[in-house]
Amino acid sequence: MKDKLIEGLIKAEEKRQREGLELIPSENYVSQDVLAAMGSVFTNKYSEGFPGKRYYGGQENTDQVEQLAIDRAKKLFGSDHANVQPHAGAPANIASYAAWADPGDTILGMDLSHGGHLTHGHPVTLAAKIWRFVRYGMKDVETGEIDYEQLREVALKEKPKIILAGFSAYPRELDYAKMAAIGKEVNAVMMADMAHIAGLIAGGVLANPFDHGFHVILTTTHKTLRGPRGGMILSKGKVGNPLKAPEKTIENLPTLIDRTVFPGFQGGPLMNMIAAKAVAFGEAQQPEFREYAKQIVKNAKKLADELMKRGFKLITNGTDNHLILADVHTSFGIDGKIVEETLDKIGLTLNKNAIPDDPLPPFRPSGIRLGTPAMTTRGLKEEHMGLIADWMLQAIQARGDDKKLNTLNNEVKEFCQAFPLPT
Ligand code: DSN
Repeated sequence: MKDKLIEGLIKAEEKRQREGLELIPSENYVSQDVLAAMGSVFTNKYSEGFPGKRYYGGQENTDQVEQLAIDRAKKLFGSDHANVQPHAGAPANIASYAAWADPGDTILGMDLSHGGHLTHGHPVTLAAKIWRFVRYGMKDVETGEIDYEQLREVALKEKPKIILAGFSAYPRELDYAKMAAIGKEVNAVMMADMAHIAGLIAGGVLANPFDHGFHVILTTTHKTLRGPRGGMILSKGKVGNPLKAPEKTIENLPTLIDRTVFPGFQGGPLMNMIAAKAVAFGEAQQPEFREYAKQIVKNAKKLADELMKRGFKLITNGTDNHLILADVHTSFGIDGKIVEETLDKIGLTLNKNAIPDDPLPPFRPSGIRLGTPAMTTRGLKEEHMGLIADWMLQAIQARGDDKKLNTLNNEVKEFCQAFPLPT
């Protein structure tokens, strides 16, 4: 590389990733093939439109690559349609809402402090200025059970156009069929934001909302799905010509979504990222990926047990998926920011996180959030989870003691040598 400054930073980041353990549940390590597609000459091409229906010439290769990504995504998730163009998760959310809900319409989503996400209508977002968001939450934070009765009451009262399932900090499974039955009563479109668990659904470990009456799945492609950073919208219905406005019916959602992504919302698709999505979806179709998805959950359950044994209070007392939310304020009398910073010093990366109805402020919340997708890619198994829990506890106990933290960091580095990044 001619730009030595950037080259140096890339090398430093490679070293950081290699020498530490990534515990942020929304991160992962992609394969060299995914990286190669991202860094390919497809980045040079403008391809507004859709395969076979573009606004520029020279599309003989982009059309094939996008069609492959679409076909593989449909097969992975059992959808009738896939739009693989959203640049990221937030644009996928906005485009999905806008395809069905008019400005001012109501959307029912999960309470943000109970595990929902900023893009589900946090007051600081543009989405909250366009649509009116109402909420459901957990009935019992000890078990994580959703309050489906409250969800139904709010739905009957507020008549939302969309009911949104999904989360970024919720460790349990949802009852999609129960939610879809409520949606049917109020004629709402059912959308599942599966960004965190898409890889677990593709790998057959968690339920697929399409099997339980949902109309749309929106997701990112870079978390458990282990693809490039990006978004995607999958839907059930009739696939029409995106160049012609269809009647606004649930059946026509695939075409309504296509037209909202382009020309409604985004410009040129990122064809290098779409090529990389196609590669990742191809990888996710392999039997090894099913094993990978299973191992993520096995590791998370084991890590949850090991943490609880060491006195960590976990929200919902465990996990059914890839992520764990721990209340370190109750467990150790410190906030999540202190734990995040302390663990950074020993090479374990995770993030501070609010817990349900958190008494502490967002920048110093009571919790930490961690997960197993990235470490499972490196080959860690259940037998390694006790060690990680040990390091976490020891670091928390030794916070402020840089000498001890340095010793722990050396142990983490040495351990990591046995688990290389994907080649
Ligand atoms: N930033 C992602 C996460 O960590 O959950 C979602 O926005």
